[in-house]
Amino acid sequence: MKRISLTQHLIEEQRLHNSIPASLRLLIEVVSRACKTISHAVGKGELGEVLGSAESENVQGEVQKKLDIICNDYLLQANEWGGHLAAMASEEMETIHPIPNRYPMGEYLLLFDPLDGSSNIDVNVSIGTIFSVLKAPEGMTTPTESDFLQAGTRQVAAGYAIYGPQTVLVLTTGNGVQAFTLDREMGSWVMTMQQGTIPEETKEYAINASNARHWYPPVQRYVGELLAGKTGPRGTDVTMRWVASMVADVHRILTRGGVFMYPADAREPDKPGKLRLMYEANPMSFIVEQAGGAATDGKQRILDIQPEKLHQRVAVFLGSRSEVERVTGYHREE
Ligand code: AHM
Ligand code: MG
Repeated sequence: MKRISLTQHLIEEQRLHNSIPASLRLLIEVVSRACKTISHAVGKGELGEVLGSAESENVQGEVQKKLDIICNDYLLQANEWGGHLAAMASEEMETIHPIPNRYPMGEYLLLFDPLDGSSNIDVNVSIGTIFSVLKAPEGMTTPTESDFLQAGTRQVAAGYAIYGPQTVLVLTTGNGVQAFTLDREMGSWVMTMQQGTIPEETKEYAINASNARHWYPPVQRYVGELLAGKTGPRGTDVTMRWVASMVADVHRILTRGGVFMYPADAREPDKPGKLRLMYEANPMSFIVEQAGGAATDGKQRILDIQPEKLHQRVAVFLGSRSEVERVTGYHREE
């Protein structure tokens, strides 16, 4: 097998599409290196004394795990000194993290969920890192939160690393989706998928069904029809998967199709779902669209949403195009 490294891919993409200037390449390489470090820490588990709760809460009021904080620090430290960034924002930090004055300021903004799927850390189930890259607005001198509030269509790169039986980095810079598997012996990322394509049709769906009684009617209807199987309106039997790590659920969908849903529900009408627009929904939607799938909040394309807050939440329906269109259509009929 001809091995194409992440670096070779990034350089060739720049030659082909002029889409990855040197500073963006550096950024992606630095993030991917931090993901190797995270993969190593995750893999050590109890032996590295990294499991369990940190006994602190993040800005969303969620209890942080030790690894949430460790991975956040890895990403901050790795990305501070290279001169490619102006500021960072993380699901685990209340406010943005400008690049310290002692380092040159670059033109990009980096957002990340350092360790997604926190509830799976201690039980040895796949988890991941999700990231999104924006350009700092023209003329920005001192970065502020409002500089980050750009629609998902403005992302110049997005990706995730999944820490599962294999560690895999999935990346888009706007020209399709590529995946790189970590060769643990060599310590290098090797391309293992040149173009991810989500099948348009699927018989697999993903949703936390324990919330069913709180769902709004369009989701009740959509899932109800799926559950009715062969004798129902869809005329076919389907199957359900829910890992409770968005990276793992999205990775499955990228590999063999499916639809992933984390809807808003009636429990807290003012809270549009659980997932965060800037750290989870936008980067994943960019990847899914680049792989031929679709992503909406039930009403509109996620990438078109103009963010109002850094930690904004959003309902998410993503994956195989025909299913996302159907469930979105049910919302529009309301
Ligand atoms: P986290 O970023 O705190 O880990 O939360 C996000 C995760 C997603 O990865 C996953 O899809 C979802 O939360 C699972 O939620 P639930 O526990 O309600 O099933
Ligand atoms: Mg998280």
